[in-house]
Amino acid sequence: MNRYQEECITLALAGNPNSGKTSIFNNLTGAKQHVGNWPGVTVEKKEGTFSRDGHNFRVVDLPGTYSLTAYSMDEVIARDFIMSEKPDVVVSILDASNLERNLYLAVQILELNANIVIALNMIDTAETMGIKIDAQYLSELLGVPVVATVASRNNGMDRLVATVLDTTRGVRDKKRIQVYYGKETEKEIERLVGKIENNAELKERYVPRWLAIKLIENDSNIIENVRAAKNGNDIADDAEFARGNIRSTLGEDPEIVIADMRYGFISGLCREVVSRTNIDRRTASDRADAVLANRVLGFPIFLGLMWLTFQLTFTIGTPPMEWLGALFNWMSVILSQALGDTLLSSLIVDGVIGGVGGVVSFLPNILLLFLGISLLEDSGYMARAAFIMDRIMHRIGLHGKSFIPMVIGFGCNVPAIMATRTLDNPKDRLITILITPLMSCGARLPVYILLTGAFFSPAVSGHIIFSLYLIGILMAVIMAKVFRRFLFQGELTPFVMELPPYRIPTLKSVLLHIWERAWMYVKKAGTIILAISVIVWFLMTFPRNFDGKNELQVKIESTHAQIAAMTGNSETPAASPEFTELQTRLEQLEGRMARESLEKSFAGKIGSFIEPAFRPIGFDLKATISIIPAFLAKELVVSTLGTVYSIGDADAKSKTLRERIRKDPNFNPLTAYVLMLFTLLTVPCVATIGIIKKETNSWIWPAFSVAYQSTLAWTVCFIVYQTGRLLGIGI
Ligand code: BGO
Repeated sequence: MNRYQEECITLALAGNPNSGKTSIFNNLTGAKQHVGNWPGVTVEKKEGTFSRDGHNFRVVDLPGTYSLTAYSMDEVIARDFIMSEKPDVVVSILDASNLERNLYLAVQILELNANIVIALNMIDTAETMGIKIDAQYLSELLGVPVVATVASRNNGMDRLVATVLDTTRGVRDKKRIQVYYGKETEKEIERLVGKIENNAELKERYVPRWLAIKLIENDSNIIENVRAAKNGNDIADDAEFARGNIRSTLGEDPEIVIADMRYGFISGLCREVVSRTNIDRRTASDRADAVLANRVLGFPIFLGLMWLTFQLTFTIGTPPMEWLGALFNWMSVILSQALGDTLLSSLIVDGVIGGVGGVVSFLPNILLLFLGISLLEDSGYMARAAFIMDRIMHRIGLHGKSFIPMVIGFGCNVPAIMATRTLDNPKDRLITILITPLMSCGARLPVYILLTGAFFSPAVSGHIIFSLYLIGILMAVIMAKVFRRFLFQGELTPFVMELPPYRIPTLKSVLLHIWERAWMYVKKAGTIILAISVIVWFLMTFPRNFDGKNELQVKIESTHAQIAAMTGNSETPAASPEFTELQTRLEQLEGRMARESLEKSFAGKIGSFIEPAFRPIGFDLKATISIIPAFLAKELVVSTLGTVYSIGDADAKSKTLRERIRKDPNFNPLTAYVLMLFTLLTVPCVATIGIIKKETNSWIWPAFSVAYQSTLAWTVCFIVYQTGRLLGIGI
């Protein structure tokens, strides 16, 4: 390298053939050009120089290519030059009349982490074709400068050079966009990046993320170089393993998955910045999007699909849920008969089966819910949902992209909060993290199904459950607006929403998602729910009264004896008024007995202490006790209700929990709805609190979540309960 080369700014021109590269090269360098060959090959290399404002520039014209793969010599030359010679600036020339195809190369140059300025050339041709491009917005979305040019008329060259100079002088002030390749692929990329970063030689030579993507794309040239590096074989083998994982999960070659996601990203980008007066070539995906991502139809279609998902979860899931419930009841009856009226029997029947069995019965519903969510995600529809919601989300100071974690939150809030990582802006991300726990996750579903089943007819139960999901979204929207206004003020950073092509989800990926969730649910039931159920049983059973039989017990026993005598006596029919009266009396006595023993227990004492705070929202002692463990896991509301209603109810084993709750005079449709609402809005479960701490790296935000959600839950429930009472509902 001579002195001139050291002091001058090296500028590489990259672009598709016929994008106007030669024209720009000629405009900049004039006669100062020389033509040679690229080292070792017979591909022509053009170089030129020029000076502007006291700066010397060296311009290298890279071969015209459509991509940066290893398939052609031209592409390898172009990428090797950018990677190893590290030009000060790469000018990526795009033919504006064919933006979508031209961006494919530009996005790959971006991934090489080069300093890049985009020359949006041929805007004259684009305009005559009825294509308008918002260059400013394109620049904001990509996070790189964009200069509009008409190279054939030498227009825009001064601005181009000035922008190149600014880029060499200044730091990058905008956050670079990064293409998101989908959950499965990103997982593999992240793993490979970790390995590459531990390899000094490769880390020095390549941008780790770019290298990981190339390895997953099976780039022969890169694989050869990696294998030649010290300890590179391990990484190349690992990449092969990653490719296998992606292929078997998504049923597609990884290079196709990557190309599809890249095109999806570009397609979303073009939808944002290009407006056309004449639409010509349209793919099947485009045609589907004309309806599904339509500005007017999109939203009702989205609501309809969500409604269908929850409706199917409820209607198809109910019969198997009832079979499982009946199975646990049968087990309770058999075990109580075998073990008699002992403490062990109470522990197993009331504590374990009442608690864990109650939760496990809802497994069919949970599986259906995850089937629905997984189909929406894997088919590519979720990206459209985010797109449709973009305008609405902008009104609350968020992007449509924040909507994806929110929808994932319908399944489980923990992965949903992890999914906020795709949001670059820390403020947008924090707001999304804070509102995601308001999305009604799968763990709340058993509570809804139990209580709607007890108090609402099957015809309206689906609507009641759907209303809770909508209230979750509504509260999230309101809170996002509040947080944006009072806590995280600031401008929205624009970014692209990918629109990957629609796919038919593979059976394997859908089954894998469902299996993962089912296993987690059963594991949760067998560990945390089991442990807490036993603790709850203990707190409800002790301290025991060992002072011998009290008056109430004596009365119950004598009523039992009278009923037994009557059933033995064939002259008194079972349906006689005396018989019915005795039975009612027995039920009342047992109800009193259950209430008294619950009040005397540890749980009763804790519940009685906090009950006054919940009375204004309609909760009695049983409801109050049932919501205390909800912060550990929301299903615990069901298991605790199972234990509360099982203990002390002699007849409990032959009745379902639904029937027992329905008969409780303190419960009515209004209190049931308020209890569901409270379960929806109250503090996030411990797993969610843990992930908020991990993702925000602070205890402030989990503490804040707990504080604001408990206040919100109480306030909303108070309004609903008191309004309901005023309207005479449930009185
Ligand atoms: C011919 N606008 C318009 N309208 N045309 C442009 C622009 C622009 O902004 N920029 C370039 N062109 P190259 P690569 C031609 O040569 O620079 C034209 O491959 C012709 N040639 O003038 O060569 C440019 O280096 C006869 O057009 O691109 C050129 O990237 C009739 O786009 C072509 C009409 O530019 C390709 C045009 C004999």
